[in-house]
Amino acid sequence: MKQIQKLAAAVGVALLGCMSQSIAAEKVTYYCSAQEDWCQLMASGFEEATGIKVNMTRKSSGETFAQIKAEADNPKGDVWWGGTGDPHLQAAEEGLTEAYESPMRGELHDWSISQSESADNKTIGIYSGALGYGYNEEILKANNLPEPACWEDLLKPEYKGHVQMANPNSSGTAYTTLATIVQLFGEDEGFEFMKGLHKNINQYTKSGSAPIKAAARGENTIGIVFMHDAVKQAASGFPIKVVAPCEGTGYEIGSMSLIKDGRNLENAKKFYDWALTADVQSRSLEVKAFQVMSNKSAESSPQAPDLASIKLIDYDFKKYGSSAERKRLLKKWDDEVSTLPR
Ligand code: S7P
Repeated sequence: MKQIQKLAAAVGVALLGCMSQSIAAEKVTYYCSAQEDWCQLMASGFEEATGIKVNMTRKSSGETFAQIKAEADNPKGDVWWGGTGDPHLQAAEEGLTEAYESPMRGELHDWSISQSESADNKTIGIYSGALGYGYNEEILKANNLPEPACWEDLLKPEYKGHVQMANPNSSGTAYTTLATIVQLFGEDEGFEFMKGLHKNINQYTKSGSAPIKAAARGENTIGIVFMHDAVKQAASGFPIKVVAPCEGTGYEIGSMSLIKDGRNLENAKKFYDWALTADVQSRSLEVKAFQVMSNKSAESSPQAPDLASIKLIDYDFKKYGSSAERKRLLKKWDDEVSTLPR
């Protein structure tokens, strides 16, 4: 009798072990660097579609990169979705992310695949969008300010205290701004531009879209952001005018990467494939995310900025997404721009 009891206990323990193993496996830890509402939609959508539990953390692109790097010896995340491509490329170069060729690749635009190939398939493009700025038309009028149309306009002394952008260390949007200005005007002139702009900045925020949200709420006048983030505020009923700067502008390839040695790699791959489907990418419109999505069959909105009509620079993702260049530019901005008096 005792032997039977012992055997039953052993079988019970083994069964419990198997069950807890399979329960533990049915989860994925997802780091998100897009807008909070879109991050939440992706998390709940994946849970509903697969039953796999999602643990989500939302942080800006530069912050997420820093977190993944800090956790490299003991990775806690499985998949990083969204955020500008440059820090995803840097993560690939620094060996923080895993190569993967999704079966969904055939459905994607060439720019998404090029992004992947330039990083030995350690990342992939999920959306694209142009940089620009937006302003609150009512505040502009109330302050008798002229309507800005170019990057150079933002240096005018009358805009002192009226311009906001994020800190390029934490924000992918702001790093894209810095890299765009350097590519547009050359390094020396570009840094002179950033110094001139600094005089008009009222605050460097942590998150890239914060400046246009503040403008929408009437707490700021001009926000340097991705144009789609400004369109989102206008589409939500706020008096925001969106500007594609006259000199031309840079753009992002928002990206997704699998984190190296993540604990739930198979579930992370399921998330990755699912996130590249047309149906999932079309859901971006539910949260007024007006980027161009990477699946060729994903729906787009007539409200979305038309990238074909915007003067885009030939943004050098390889160079500005490289570890050495990103570190160098950020240090130079920290040393030569952020410390200046305003
Ligand atoms: O989802 C909107 C968006 O602008 O957010 C991402 C952005 O990098 C996140 O904010 P940070 O600038 O603070 O990093 C962009 O990739 C995306 O287009």
